[in-house]
Amino acid sequence: HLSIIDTANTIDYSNGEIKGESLINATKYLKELPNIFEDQQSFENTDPNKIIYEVQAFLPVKEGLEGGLFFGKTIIYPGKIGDEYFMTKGHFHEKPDRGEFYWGIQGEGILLLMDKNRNTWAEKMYPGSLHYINGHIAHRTINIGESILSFGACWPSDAGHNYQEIMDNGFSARLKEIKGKPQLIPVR
Ligand code: PAN
Ligand code: ZN
Repeated sequence: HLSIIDTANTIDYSNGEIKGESLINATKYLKELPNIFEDQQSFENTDPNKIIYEVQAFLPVKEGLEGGLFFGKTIIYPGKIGDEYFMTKGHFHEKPDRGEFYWGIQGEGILLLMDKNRNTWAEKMYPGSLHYINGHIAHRTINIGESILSFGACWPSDAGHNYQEIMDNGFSARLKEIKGKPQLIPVR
């Protein structure tokens, strides 16, 4: 007879946590993010082993396979380096025509987006917010709240990550806390 089986993976909608098989976990410490924050003095005065964000991903197929999908969850801890909030490195996809979905699960954030011509804009993230990131668009997430920001992501398994462009040139705007409020400031 035909059997009905349980899935190997589950998701907890309250915090986005994924359980089961084919999972990877990555912890990003401040010391691994040397080119992200502008305020070098605050960077050096903060514990290098401070955890800034954590990524969990369900990779059911091999990285690079065309036609597959990856499913992830990121949490960014609350905090600031100088007047900039904790944020992800940010990247373009290596295959620039590969898009991605993000959705807010917990907390309050900003999704910073930048096209190839370095035009930058931003979207608010909150529980229930849904974001379509076109291919060709660099993306970085920022926790502007006082609690954990967690969000889900789904992207093609052959998208790849190009971190170099952002490492070298950053985004064309920085999100800073000015008089207690997040504000986008153009770079130079
Ligand atoms: C996400 C990101 C994750 C961490 O899964 O990889 O939020 O951000 P960084 O990769 O910029 O450190 C995604 O956009 N995947 O494509
Ligand atoms: Zn991405």
